[in-house]
Amino acid sequence: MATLIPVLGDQLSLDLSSLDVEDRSDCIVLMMEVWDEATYVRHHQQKIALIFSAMRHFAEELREGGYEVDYVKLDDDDNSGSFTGEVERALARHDIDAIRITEAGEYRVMDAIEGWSDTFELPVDIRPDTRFVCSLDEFTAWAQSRDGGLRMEYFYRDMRRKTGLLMDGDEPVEGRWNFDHENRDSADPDTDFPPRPTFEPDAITRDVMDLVASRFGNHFGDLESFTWPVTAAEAKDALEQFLDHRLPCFGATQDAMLTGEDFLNHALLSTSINLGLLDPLYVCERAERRYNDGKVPIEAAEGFIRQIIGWREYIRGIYWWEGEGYGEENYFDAKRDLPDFYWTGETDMHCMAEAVRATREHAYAHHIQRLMVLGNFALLAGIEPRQVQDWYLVVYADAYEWVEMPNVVGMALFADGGAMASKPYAASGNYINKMSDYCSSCRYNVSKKTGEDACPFNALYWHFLDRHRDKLSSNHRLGRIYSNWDRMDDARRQEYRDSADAFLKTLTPPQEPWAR
Ligand code: FAD
Ligand code: DLZ
Ligand code: SF4
Repeated sequence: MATLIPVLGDQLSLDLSSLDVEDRSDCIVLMMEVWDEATYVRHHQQKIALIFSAMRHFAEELREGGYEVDYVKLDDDDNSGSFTGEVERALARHDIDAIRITEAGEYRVMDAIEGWSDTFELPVDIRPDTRFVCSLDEFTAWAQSRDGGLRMEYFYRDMRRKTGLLMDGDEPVEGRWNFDHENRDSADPDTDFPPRPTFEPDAITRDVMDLVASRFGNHFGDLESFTWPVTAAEAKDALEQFLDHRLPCFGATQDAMLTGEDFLNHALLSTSINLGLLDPLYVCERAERRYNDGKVPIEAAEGFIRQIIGWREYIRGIYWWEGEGYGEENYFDAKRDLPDFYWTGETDMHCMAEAVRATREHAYAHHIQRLMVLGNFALLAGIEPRQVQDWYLVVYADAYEWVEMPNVVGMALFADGGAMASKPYAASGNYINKMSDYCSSCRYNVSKKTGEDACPFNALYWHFLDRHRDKLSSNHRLGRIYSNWDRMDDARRQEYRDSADAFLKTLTPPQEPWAR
């Protein structure tokens, strides 16, 4: 008799709670490439290749570590296509008396796992996922204690205290929790950014790429440019390259955007952290070390660590705190279809075209492109949140529902009415122009507010604020902006409305059902 330990595709960590066993010869690890997971949305081709390749490499690592691994490939005969179906088949292949698994990251998979004990009439031990700094119980207690609403900044301070990262006793080092004000530079187009770390596909990855090309070749995205780390060793290499070359300037260029520069000083570590190849706390400790050694300034180290023990942990907490209905939130009752150019990149808006191009080529766009270009447009244009969520879940190699959903629903679209963010991240073309070099090569004129050749973000910005006045005008952070709108004369305000309406009429939904 043995224990069956199913390990899911984003649980690729040797210190996974379910793998913490006294005797490895008493258990069988089950890993499953299944059609249901590969197609619940039509993931970017690189995303499927990344997950399958990392899974196959991890299975090798487990075998080397003395575990027996039963690995089901997508094309194996009789693959049932689902986690539950594969556990059932594994129970028929082996002599199993119990199942042990680390909790899944998403409701969909957790719901299935919670049914296993009844379905298979076996004890199922569901262990907490200890690869986060904040446990779900701890987040719940924190959220319950917050009378005035949930805000990342206060959560982040608690995580600093808990981990001791960048702390001097009970106080933050250098006397401040947050150095965001130092982190708002635009980038100089003449800067030489360090190249992205690349990892040549080995035989395992090439096999997987062939599989993806033959089975998912009609999914969105380029496959041949695949160069992601697929093992813990490669991920550590990518981390060290980031710490050496890009972390020192991370803070300063965090919000910047440049034509043709798809990575700037970003870490490109989310795929590895989310798969489990890199431990988030380890990543932060390495960054802190660089600060302690005087190699990076505080604004870079603090800015980076905040993204991980602040934003990433907060986002995960919100996903479980809000519950399954969170994905249905639609505060602004937005109903418009996602325009086709989110898939084709064919639009005269240079900022949008650039963001979609990077997304198609790398299954990656950096945070400000995701938030202030692609997300901002969807917010202003009133795109239905469910369609926006599906798009983000498809196109990014780091996208899992637990992290994609709160970022889209709460951060980009304010579709939860402010449960997560204190105001919508809405911006006109002025913001994009300030933070990028996009506008100088755009067919639209960013300084024109209305009319056919005016930057569409300008009129859409006011159109959005005007049509949601009832829901937003009491937000104290928007008071000054509404006063500006009120100071315009009626004719000017009408020009904004007409200009935005005329633009919105040009939007067309995609011809193909790309997402699902
Ligand atoms: P960097 O910019 O270098 O940041 C360092 C690390 O901080 C990241 O690797 C990541 O682990 C963490 N991080 C930073 N911001 C966030 C955040 N808001 N949420 C969670 N982690 C964060 N991130 C995902 O991992 N998966 C997603 O599906 C995803 N969808 C997003 C959708 C929208 C609309 C927005 C606005 C953001 C989304 N993000 C998502 C967050 C963020 O954009 C990515 O984590 C980041 O761009 C990954 O690139 P990087 O590793 O170069 O990150
Ligand atoms: C995203 C994904 C894909 C595309 N395929 C698989 C798969 O075939 N097998 C697997 O174990 N995991 C896959 N994943 C990741 C899972 O969707 C992820 O582990 C669950 O969402 C857990 O919450
Ligand atoms: Fe984008 Fe407007 Fe600038 Fe064009 S002018 S790049 S649409 S912000």
